[in-house]
Amino acid sequence: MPGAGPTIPETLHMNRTFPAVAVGGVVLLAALAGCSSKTKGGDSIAVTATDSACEVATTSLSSGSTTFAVSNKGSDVTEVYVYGEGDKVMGEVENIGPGTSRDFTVDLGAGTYEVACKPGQKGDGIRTEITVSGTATTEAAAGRTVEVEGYDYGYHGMMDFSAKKGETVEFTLTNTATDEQHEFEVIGPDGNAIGEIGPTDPGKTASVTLTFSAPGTYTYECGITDHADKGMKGSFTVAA
Ligand SMILES: [Cu+2]
Repeated sequence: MPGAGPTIPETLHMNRTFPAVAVGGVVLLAALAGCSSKTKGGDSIAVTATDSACEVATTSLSSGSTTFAVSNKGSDVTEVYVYGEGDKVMGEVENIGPGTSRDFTVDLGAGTYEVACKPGQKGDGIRTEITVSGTATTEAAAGRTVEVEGYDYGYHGMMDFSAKKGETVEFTLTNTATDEQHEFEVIGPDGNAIGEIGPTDPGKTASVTLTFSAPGTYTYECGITDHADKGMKGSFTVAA
């Protein structure tokens, strides 16, 4: 008869591997950019836009014509607005691709404004307050009001519109769409935007007062995604 079977002692070697904890040294490089800001008429103010920041080189300026020189150092297309009271659009530039720069010029009277960079061209933007000292601008009184309806995807009310050089017109945009925002942007004969009614929610009405200082063919469009291509655009003439 077999006796006690052989006992095979088992040695269990628990080999615990602890994950190596790499403690990386964090080096913070503080780059101090020397800013020499000289203020004179026809100032140009640098705006550096990234994916998460919107640096305005000078936040205190004097009234008059100011050019904002925007550099997009982010990874997404961006746009920059200057807003007055109640988010009234004073000026803007759109479609600034990563690594590129664009300028826009705004006439600002004394008061406080906000500069907003919008990475991805959406939302309220990253805002910086700027203060303008000097004389207040007296906005030209509109000689007439043109009511424009924006819908998915087109405008009513602009078909027969034309104006004369020097004329000031108030445009109101009523968005009758059910879920999409729409804009009404007016571009002068030189290809630069002269003003706009920014993103307006469905069911809402907003307005802008524009003075046509040059004669020629103007265009208007909705700057939201592909709305212009879908039909939200057109043109009109300003007579000399
Ligand atoms: Cu639209």
